[in-house]
Amino acid sequence: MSDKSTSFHQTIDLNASELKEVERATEAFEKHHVIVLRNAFRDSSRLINTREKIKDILSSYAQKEASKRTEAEKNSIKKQQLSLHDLSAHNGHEVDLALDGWVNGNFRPEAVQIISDLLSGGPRINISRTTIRKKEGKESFLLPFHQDARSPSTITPRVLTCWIPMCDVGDNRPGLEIIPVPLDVVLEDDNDESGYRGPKGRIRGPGDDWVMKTYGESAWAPKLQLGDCMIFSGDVLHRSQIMENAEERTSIDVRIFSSTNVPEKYTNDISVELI
Ligand SMILES: O=C(O)CCC(=O)C(=O)O
Repeated sequence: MSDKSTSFHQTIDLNASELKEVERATEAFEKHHVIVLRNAFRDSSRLINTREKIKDILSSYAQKEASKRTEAEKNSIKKQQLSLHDLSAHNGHEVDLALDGWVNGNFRPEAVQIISDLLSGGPRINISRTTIRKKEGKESFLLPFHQDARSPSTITPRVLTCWIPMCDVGDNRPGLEIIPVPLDVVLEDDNDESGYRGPKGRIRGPGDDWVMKTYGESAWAPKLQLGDCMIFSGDVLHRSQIMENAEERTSIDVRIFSSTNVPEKYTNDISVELI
């Protein structure tokens, strides 16, 4: 089921360099709460700089003397992922570096316009909650199905996740599997002990078996190329694609909100204007 491309999926599979497809973006998004946006960047080769920066940032934590690492840093090394919010960092310098000019400032104007329309204007990237990730193959830390919204306050006002791979994904590198079905609510977490435990010991997500039983028919893990991205709202179920013989994958997930309708939780976070 994971890489089929039915007509249902084609409606949300859009190309930022095709005006006709750009015009369809809002309608497609409002129906499914997710779009795949191909060619979202003006110069996709610049994302390769981001890839190298992500690897540098993550390995710099691993190089730090073990006794001086905080619990959050140890977690970050284990999972090969970092968000400044998880680390309670006070400045966005490092993730900012990974974004600046290579990701932000590199979006096609059409992509910025689509995102702006979906948020009714004023798009800003929340740097604190933007996460960089490296998956090193089969043994990687894979996220089960979950919603990025952990409370109704990040469903309304709307927060978008823009998931950007720094390499082609789908053939031998795990992409993202999504359920393009608007839910508009935050689902209960699964009580099964086998689920992923978040930093506070909570199991995040309703359980993969339940999700596949309920929504498996719609599940889709699109193949993406460098320069493509996926944009979805906080209520959308998604997980790391499960893959045999996976190769290393690097990606960044950017959280975008509207400066005219800021979620309460975001008021003290570091953010930059989306350009
Ligand atoms: O990159 C992944 O595999 C998972 C990313 C994710 O779940 C997210 O962006 O919320």
